[in-house]
Amino acid sequence: MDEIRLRKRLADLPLGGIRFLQKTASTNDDALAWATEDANDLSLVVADEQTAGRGRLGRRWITPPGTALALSLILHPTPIEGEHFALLSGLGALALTRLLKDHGLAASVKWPNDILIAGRKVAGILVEAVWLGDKVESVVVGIGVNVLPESIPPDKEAQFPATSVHSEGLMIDRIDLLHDLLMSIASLRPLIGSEAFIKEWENALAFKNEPVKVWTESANESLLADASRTGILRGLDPDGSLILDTPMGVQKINYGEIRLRPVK
Ligand code: BT5
Repeated sequence: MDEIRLRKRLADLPLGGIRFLQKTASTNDDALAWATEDANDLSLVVADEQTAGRGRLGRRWITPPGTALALSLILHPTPIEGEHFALLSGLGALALTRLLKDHGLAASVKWPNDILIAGRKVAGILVEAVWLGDKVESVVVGIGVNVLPESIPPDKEAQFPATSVHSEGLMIDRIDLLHDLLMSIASLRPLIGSEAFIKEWENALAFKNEPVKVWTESANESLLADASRTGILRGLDPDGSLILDTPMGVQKINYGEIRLRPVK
């Protein structure tokens, strides 16, 4: 990725700063470190390649060189953002989904943090926080997007079918996609906490009004089978939790260690 072109292309955005790395372990780790120093709101870390990209619960996120987007945005959260991280995961997911839909792709959000095109995972989001005592000082929103087909991990590395933006027919340049994604995030962020934000996010949900099963996951990858619930995915609570209509009544599923699958 050409750093000079990148900086020029992003110059019209309200970013707090940019750190570009040709190769790094994880942009979220870099952003978490920067956040403990002097990072402004909306500071961006972007890398061409990640050697130890992370998903949730210590899972791996694969970012081969020259093929994908790996970025982390540092936010100084507003009170509502700091209280409900789900809303920031929603911000990233909705911004990307909105953008892909504007280009005619059938993008949707597999709650809580995956973006799908025609049922295949094209991007994932990892939200992490820097705490100061019991206060959230900064939040890092990490986003990985498969752009070229070469970014799609081998089947054995992916728990869910994967795809890339180019494989789905949108031949957008990576730096242009990054620019448009950041623009989309900046324009959606002021809507966080509003009914309009939740409604648009709900409308973007995959499997809406369909039966799904959700599990609580533990850090060692095993699923807590007794904690699985099946129900109809109805929508979202104002705090970004999932509303599931189960035989035992309507349940609110908190954002967190959750895995969701459609019921075949
Ligand atoms: C996620 O976790 O989907 C969050 C991924 C966040 C990645 C970004 S990249 C920039 C920033 N820096 C980081 O270090 N991370 C963030 P999760 O829902 O836990 O999904 C992880 C699972 O997705 C893995 O266990 C694989 O099965 C699968 N996977 C890994 N790489 C993939 C890829 N490139 N495309 C599709 N699926 C992938």
